[in-house]
Amino acid sequence: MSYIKPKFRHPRLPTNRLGFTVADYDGAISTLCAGCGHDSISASIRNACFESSIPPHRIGKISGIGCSSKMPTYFLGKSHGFNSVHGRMPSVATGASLGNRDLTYIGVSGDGDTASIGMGQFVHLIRRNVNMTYIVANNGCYGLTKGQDSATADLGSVAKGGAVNPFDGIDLATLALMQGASFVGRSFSGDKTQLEPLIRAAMAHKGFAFIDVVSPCVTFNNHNGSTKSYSETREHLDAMPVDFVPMREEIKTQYDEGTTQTVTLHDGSAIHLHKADASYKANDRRAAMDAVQNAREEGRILTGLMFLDPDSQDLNQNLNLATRPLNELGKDELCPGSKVLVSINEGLR
Ligand SMILES: Cc1ncc(C[n+]2csc(CCOP(=O)(O)OP(=O)(O)O)c2C)c(N)n1
Ligand code: SF4
Repeated sequence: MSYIKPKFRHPRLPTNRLGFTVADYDGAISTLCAGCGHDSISASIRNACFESSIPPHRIGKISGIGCSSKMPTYFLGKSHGFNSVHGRMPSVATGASLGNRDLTYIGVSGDGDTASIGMGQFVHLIRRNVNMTYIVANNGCYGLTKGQDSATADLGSVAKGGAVNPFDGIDLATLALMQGASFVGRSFSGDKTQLEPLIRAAMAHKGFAFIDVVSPCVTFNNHNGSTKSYSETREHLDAMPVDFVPMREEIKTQYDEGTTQTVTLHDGSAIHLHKADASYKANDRRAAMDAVQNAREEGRILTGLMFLDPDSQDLNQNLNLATRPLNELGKDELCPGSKVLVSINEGLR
């Protein structure tokens, strides 16, 4: 059976801080089309979790429906997973995060799953600042249902059958910025040197971290005239290199001083943005919106970390909820007794 991954590994595979090899973060063999950008994103997520030494069993992977939402099967085979309903991943993620705040949550969605059927749920996930990393594998089409234009397809982009898209596309990074997301980034599936540190930073961030990843669909949207093909994306990419440095590790970089900006996260980890324009401040929401908009108007695809609020308060903090997961609380803590219930009821009269 060709879909079963061989278990044999090189005996000297490097290990991370926990003693795991990268193979411990693998999932099943992908059934996506060969060359699909989504597989590169899966590899970047796997590598990011390995590099950040997150125990696989402390990760929750959640998705909606689509080729993109199948991705969690292909990474982190030893983690918790929930492949939900089309566009409904946010409510499952919110519930999971409220029930167990100790897991690292990675949501994977598509541009169809997020920008159309799931739009209503998506904006509320941002508004509530649920502590998770939300990755959209953005190919500008509905890959799973044979390539119809999605709501992120750019104005004038030509579909495989020749139809020209007459509508302006929804820019999910701009939307996330406007809606108050506490971490917003954009990347390209083919740029793992940028995507991996961005995912590591997103997982270290406390609050909702959104990453829009251009991820070409080789079967339905990789032809001349498509604005989300590999060649178009590579040609218009304006990439800001990113380094993620975990707490207490020294940065080793070959970038000149003055072209680097550092953002420190709540746990002491740092993100280094290279090539950053001196006037650009990663904690300035308006500047981030301007930068994304300017790039759009000039036909560039700006990638990197657009915005981060290092002081963000996530949903659990904001609601002052129990600091331990529900499954660790005893009966007495979960049910304080009828006297307490009576006093609560009295207080509501
Ligand atoms: C309620 C519901 N409506 C419609 C569908 C059909 N459907 C399945 S996947 C999909 C869109 C997938 O597009 P996207 O999220 O961009 O993912 P991709 O396949 O491109 O990675 C649609 C419309 C469905 N499964 N459920
Ligand atoms: S149809 Fe497109 S999005 Fe789906 S697996 Fe194939 S290349 Fe990827």
